[in-house]
Amino acid sequence: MSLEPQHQVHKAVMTSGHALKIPELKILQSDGTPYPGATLPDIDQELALKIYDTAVFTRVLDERMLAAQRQGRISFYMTCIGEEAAVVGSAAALGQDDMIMAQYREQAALRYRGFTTEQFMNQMFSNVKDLGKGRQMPIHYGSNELNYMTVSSPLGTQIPQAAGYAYGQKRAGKEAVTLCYFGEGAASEGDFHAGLNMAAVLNCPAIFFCRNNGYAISTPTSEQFAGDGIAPRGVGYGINTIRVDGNDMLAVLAATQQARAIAVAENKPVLIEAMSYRLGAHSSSDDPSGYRSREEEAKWREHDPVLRFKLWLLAQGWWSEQQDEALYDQYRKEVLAAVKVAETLPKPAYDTLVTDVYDIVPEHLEKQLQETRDHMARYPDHYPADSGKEA
Ligand SMILES: Cc1ncc(C[n+]2csc(CCOP(=O)(O)OP(=O)(O)O)c2C)c(N)n1
Repeated sequence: MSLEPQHQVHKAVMTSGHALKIPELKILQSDGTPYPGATLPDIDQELALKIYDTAVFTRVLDERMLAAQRQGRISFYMTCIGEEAAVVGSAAALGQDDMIMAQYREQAALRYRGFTTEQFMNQMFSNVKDLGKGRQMPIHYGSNELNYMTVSSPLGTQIPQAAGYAYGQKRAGKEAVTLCYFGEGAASEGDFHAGLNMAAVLNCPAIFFCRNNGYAISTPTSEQFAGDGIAPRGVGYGINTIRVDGNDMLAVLAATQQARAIAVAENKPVLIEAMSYRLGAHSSSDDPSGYRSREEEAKWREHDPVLRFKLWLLAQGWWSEQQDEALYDQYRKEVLAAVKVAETLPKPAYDTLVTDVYDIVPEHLEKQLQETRDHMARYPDHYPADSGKEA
């Protein structure tokens, strides 16, 4: 399309009114039936049930661990409630060799990869079996074995890292991608822009997956940006972009399968914006009643992503209400039993505080560790009896 040169400034100004709203891929309606004419993604019964199993586990984990936080058993928690389709649907489109770089609300992707209930608990209770040796806040998971980069609290750091990691995968000739999760709030960080531009210019096989859940803690999207969400920013950087209904498991799966195919075949990044809603509080330290209405929450509850997918499974004849009840029951028992074991295990040894960071522990850290040991010896009552001892 060629445009006539404009000779009047007011005609040359591009206003937001000129921009088309980017459409949203949808496959399942809220009652679980596909929209007429919708093309389903590549999915069979086994995959569908693994996806559902992961979503149910995550619901149960979130419910139980938020309660555990309220009881003072763990210090902090964040739920994924309302966003299970965005997270599980995307993780299910990946291969085990693909790298996942999460923000913090994506425990369902880690579970999909095979993180065990016991491993979740060991991390949250910072016990001796925690893969991170108790050096992170609860929910900051990481697993080398499962290609899941350790979560870090500062927002957006994983975005340029994902571009770089994907660049490395390409250079190594691996047919693998890096999927990077972040919220629409984190997309306000400079790292978002640096990461996307780098991936676009260097042709990195990265999938940037934005969970647009409406809020960055108490800041609604209307106070975060004035444009049409995050998707147009991908177009701005020359990146293939898909906007998808983030409460629609099949649409998210389809979008991410497509994104992965593009990333691997063309060595190009893809941006996905999943439109969803955070049904729970931001974290165990937040109370959403101060910044949003119950009516708004109730409206979104009608679009429950787990229920929508379940209705589709029932209609396929792949699932029953009896199986459903049994699965929730099984996971409630499993999570409670794992809590009881994990909370009784001792804490990691203090010496591990300074290991794994440097090849050789520097003198100043050795000194600080010795001071800690001396303090423990002088004031044993200040430390729990089992602290600092390997099991
Ligand atoms: C650099 C930085 N600034 C601020 C914070 C505090 N903070 C933690 S989470 C959060 C909101 C993030 O919102 P979003 O990216 O939309 O993700 P969501 O929590 O909604 O899933 C903020 C501001 C932080 N962790 N790091």
